[in-house]
Amino acid sequence: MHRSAHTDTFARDHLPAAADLPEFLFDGPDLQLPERLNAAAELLDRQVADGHGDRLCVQGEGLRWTYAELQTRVNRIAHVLVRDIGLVPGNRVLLRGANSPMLAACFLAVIKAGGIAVGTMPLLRARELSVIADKAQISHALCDARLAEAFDEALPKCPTLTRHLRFNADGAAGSLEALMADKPKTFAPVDTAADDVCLMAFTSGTTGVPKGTMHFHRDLIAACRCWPPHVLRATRDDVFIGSPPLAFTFGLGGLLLFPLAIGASTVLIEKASPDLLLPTIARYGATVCVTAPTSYRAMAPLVGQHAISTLRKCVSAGEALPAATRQLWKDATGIQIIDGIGSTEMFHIFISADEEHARGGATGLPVPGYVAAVLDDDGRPVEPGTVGRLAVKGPTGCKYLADDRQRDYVQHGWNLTGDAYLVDPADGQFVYQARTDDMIVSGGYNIDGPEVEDALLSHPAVAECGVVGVPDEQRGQLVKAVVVLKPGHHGDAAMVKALQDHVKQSIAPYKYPRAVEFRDSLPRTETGKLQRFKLRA
Ligand code: 3UK
Repeated sequence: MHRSAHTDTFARDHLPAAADLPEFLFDGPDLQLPERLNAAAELLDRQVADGHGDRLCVQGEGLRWTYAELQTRVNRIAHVLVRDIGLVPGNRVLLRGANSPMLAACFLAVIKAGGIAVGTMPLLRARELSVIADKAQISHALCDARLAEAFDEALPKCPTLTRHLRFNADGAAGSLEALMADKPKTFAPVDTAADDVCLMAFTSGTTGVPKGTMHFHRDLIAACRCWPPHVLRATRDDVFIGSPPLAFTFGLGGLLLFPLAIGASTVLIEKASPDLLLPTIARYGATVCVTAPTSYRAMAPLVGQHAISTLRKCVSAGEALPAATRQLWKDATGIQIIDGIGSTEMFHIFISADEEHARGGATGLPVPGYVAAVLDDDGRPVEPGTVGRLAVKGPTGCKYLADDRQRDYVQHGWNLTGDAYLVDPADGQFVYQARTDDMIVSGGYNIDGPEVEDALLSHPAVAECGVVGVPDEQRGQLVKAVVVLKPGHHGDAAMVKALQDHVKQSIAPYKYPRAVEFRDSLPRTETGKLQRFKLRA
C-alpha cells in the first residue's frame, strides 16, 4: 500500500483483509500505472494538457461543454467542496441525480479533490438512501434539486451527513452553482495514491442487503485500458449515448470515463427509456449506444421511425443478451451488438466479443487484461463444455466495504461472479447459463432459465418473458414462464399451448415451461435486470 492522501481513513480501515482480496494482474504495458494517480486528473486534465480543451466533451438537455469548460466546472465544484463545505480527502460524498452534465462534473470534482464519490440510483427512496449513508458513513452530499424530496426525507435518518448542496437548481441562492460563481478556474488535484479509494458503488443486487464495492483510482484507469481499446475500439470522433445511470458502474464507465479517456464526447440525458433513446440518438447524431438487452428489444421495432444512421456501435450489458434479441437488432439496424459481462465488483466488463467475434448465445472471450475460468464447487477447473462457476481476475477486483460476503465473492484469489457458465469446446467462447442461484433443477434435469427465455422470445407473440423454477412436489422444481405478450395477442389456453409447443420445437422438449402465466410487465431493477426472485414468489 502506497502513502495514502486520505486524512479520513474510513475506506482504508474497512477494506477487506489482505488474505481476502482477489489476486490482481497487471499484465501488459498499458497497466503499468504510477504510484501517485488521481483518476479525474488523469482523464480530464490530461485531455486539456494535450491540447484538446476546445473539443466537445459532454452534452445534455440544452448544454454543450468542451473539455476545457467541463474542467473549469469540475475545478469550481472542487473548490466549493473544500472551502465551503469542508471536504477533506477520504470523505464520502453522496451523489444523487439523474444523468446530466452537472452530475458528471460532481463525480469528477469529488474524485479530483481526493474524496470518495458514492453514486446513488435516482429511483432510490429515503429508506434506501439512509441505509447507504449509514454504511458508507457519508459526510457530504450533492443532490439534484429535482430529486430533493426523498433526499430531504432521508436527512433526519443520516446523522453523519451534515453538509449538503443542491445542483441543477436554476442558480438558486446557496445552490452549488451559486457557490461556484466566485471560485477560481483552476484546482490542483489532490495527490492521491493509485490505491486510494475514489469510488463506492452499491450493488443493485436483485436480492438482499446492498453491498458497497470500493474502487481505487487505479481501478478506474485500468478499466479504461482494457475493454475500451481492445473490444469497443471507439475513437475521438465518437458520440456516446445510453441509459445506465452514472451511479451504476456500467454507466459511469461507458458514458463518462471511457469517452473521456479517448477524448470523445458523451451525451448525458435524464430519461433514456427505449422510446426516448431512439429520437435522442437521432437528435445528437450519436454513434455509440450503451444500454441493456431489454432496451434493444424494445427499440428494434421502432428503428424505422428514426434517423439513426450515425449509430455504428451498440453495447449491451447488465443481463444476458438473448440470441433472438441480437438478431432482431441486427435485422433492424445492420449492427452486430457488442455484448459484455461486467459487475459492480469488477467495476466493468471482463468478458466480451467485438462485432467480428460476436455470436448468438455466447458472451465472448476474456477481455485482454483479464483471465477467466469455469470452476467446479471445489474450485477446480472443469472441462470445456461442462457448466460450472465463472471465475475471473484482472487489474480490478472485489473489495467490499466491511462485508462478510467478501469471502463468497473472492475465493483462492478468483472473483466468483455468481454466474453459471460453460466454455464452448469448439471456439473457446464463454457461454452464459444462468445466475448460479437461478439454475432450475426439474425432474433431475438441469435447466437454465435464460435458454428457455430465448426460445420463447423467438415466438412472434412474445414481448418479454422470465423463466424460473417454482417448487413442485413431484419434480422438485417446475419450469414456469411469466410472459408479457405483444399488443393484439391474448393469454388464453390456446396461447399457452402454442408457446409450449414452440419451446419443444426449439430446444430439448423436457425444458418446456409446464406453467405459463401472463402479465402486463415484468419486475425489473433500475439497472434493467429481471428480478427472478419476485417471479418465484
Ligand atoms: C449479470 C450479465 C450475462 C451477471 C455491469 C457491465 O451488470 C453489471 O453489474 P451488476 O453488479 O451485475 C453483475 C451481474 O449481472 N450480467 C451482466 N452483464 C451480463 N450476464 N451477460 C452479460 N452481458 O449475472 C453479473 O454477474 O449490476 C455490467 C459493466 C458494469 C457493470 N456493473
